[in-house]
Amino acid sequence: MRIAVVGATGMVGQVILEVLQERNFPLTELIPVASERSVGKSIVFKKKEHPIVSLQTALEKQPDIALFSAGGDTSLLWAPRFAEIGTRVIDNSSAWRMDATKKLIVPEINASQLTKEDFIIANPNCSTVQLVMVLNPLHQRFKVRRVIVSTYQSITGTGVKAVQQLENEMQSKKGEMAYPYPIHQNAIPHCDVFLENDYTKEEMKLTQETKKILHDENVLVSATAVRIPVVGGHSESVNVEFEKAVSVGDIKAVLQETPGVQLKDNPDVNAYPMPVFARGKDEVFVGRIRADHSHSHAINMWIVADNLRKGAATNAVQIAEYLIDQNLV
Ligand code: 2RA
Repeated sequence: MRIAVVGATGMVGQVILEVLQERNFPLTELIPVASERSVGKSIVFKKKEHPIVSLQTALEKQPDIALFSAGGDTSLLWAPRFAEIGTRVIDNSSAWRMDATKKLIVPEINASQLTKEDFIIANPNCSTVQLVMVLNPLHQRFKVRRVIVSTYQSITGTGVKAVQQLENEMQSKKGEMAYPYPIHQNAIPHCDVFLENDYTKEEMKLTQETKKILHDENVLVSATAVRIPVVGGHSESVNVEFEKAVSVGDIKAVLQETPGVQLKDNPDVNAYPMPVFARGKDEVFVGRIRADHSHSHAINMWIVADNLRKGAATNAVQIAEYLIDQNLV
């Protein structure tokens, strides 16, 4: 299996390489791809040096699968070119997610939708992945009506520049700004760009992608996405209103049985999910589950996951594993 990793030197690209190595992914050839300025350098994978190549060179190598994490513009231009030669593209950008002809996949939820006809497969936004991993089993069982979610997003979601900005600010050093304001000791309610409706693109991704993945346009989602100075993962405060009243016990029983979701919920011993514990793990952690005293059909919960792993790299690699397991590549 020839695997291209497009954006191999970026934050998600590097985690994709880690995850491929950790999961002993069945690849015969690794093709690391990055921008022209990195071509000629190399990355180490399984203790071996692998030269970084350009997109054109990678195309000529005809990979079986290409894991893209190189931004929407690159995906829009190059994903069709790889698809044309028969490569299965799994794209981490937002370029194809809401395209009606493309599938938006979280393997534990809807991988069964995939067929041999799918050559460009969209990986959801990181904050969407952890939300739907919890919502889906509850929606299947108790029918979700409305979701109000506030996110507390890691600066790693923005990339290296943001991590550097925080480091500089903590050392009172000047440097390039990834955000319009200081991120150290701050919370910025502005992830991605503002839209006509005064939501941000990040917030509308949560709404639109959740509906598509749950395959239910009637699920109402309203989000507020906030950037905070942490690196371990995204946290989300979620209020879910169901068709009818649902007990906390029933919610916990369903989530206990959900692959990829881990309950961490015992206030008596201060057990609840936090980014410092989620970092480097693939599970979606849920806690602080409690009845909403202001609404008989609603439940509050707190969801945390490593946005670079299950939120991006691991989810993409799991899709690639599924394609191989199901002989779709
Ligand atoms: C963010 N979810 O956190 C977006 C893109 N990774 O900025």
